[in-house]
Amino acid sequence: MIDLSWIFIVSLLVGPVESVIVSADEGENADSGLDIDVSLIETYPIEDELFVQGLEIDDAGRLLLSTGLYGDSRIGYLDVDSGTFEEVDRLDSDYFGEGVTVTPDGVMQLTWKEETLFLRDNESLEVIDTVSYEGEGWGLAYDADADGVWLSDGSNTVTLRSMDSFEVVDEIETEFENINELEFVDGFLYANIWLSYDLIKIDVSSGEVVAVYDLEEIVYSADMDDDEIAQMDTLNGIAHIEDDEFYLAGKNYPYLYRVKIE
Ligand SMILES: [Ca+2]
Repeated sequence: MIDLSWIFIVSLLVGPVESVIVSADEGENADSGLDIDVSLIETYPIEDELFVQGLEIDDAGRLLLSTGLYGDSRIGYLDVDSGTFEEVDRLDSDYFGEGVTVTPDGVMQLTWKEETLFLRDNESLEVIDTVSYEGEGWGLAYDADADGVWLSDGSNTVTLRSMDSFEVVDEIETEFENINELEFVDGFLYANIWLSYDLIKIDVSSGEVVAVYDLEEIVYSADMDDDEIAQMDTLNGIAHIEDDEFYLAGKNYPYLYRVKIE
């Protein structure tokens, strides 16, 4: 006879399994009790190979995009309909570009290990100032409520930086390592998790991760051949469009995704 008593003991120790992880098309957020869901609206082919590190829609409605890699770090705009990238500027080859965000002071562009932030004119993207900071730079998102900028550095913690000094004025520690590209919308910070298809949603007021979305099914629902799949690096890049709609991108992904996150 099979002894099932260990299962009973384990279930006593662990308790009922409660998870906030949901699939792309079903699930319930155990924390909030709200149904959460990601649905694909449209895919847009990207003609250029873009190692996406930052994605945000600016005040003029343009899709601002920054790329990484030494010698290939660029900033410009992605034309969603044509799938082409309008490069406006390129970093010197000893800088590895990272996240971008639009602020009232200008567009901020991070670098990975160079401890340098480029502040750019919101219209021309011309560099108007540089700011030094300590540590790595991964993702950036302007928080209008706090009038500060959230920064990720690949750890499990995001820090809020003051607009004046870029010093740390607040931080949120999560259970998720490798926090990458960011997007701030209505009191919530959305964050890609490097080397995964997870997107987390952080309630900035409580510091809690209130949802985790698994986007793998969305990514592979696009019509891709083996060569295109082989060129893909990690999912990275989220930009709020309006209401509950967002663009999602990835490093060297052949498509941009328009999704609804509820
Ligand atoms: Ca973003």
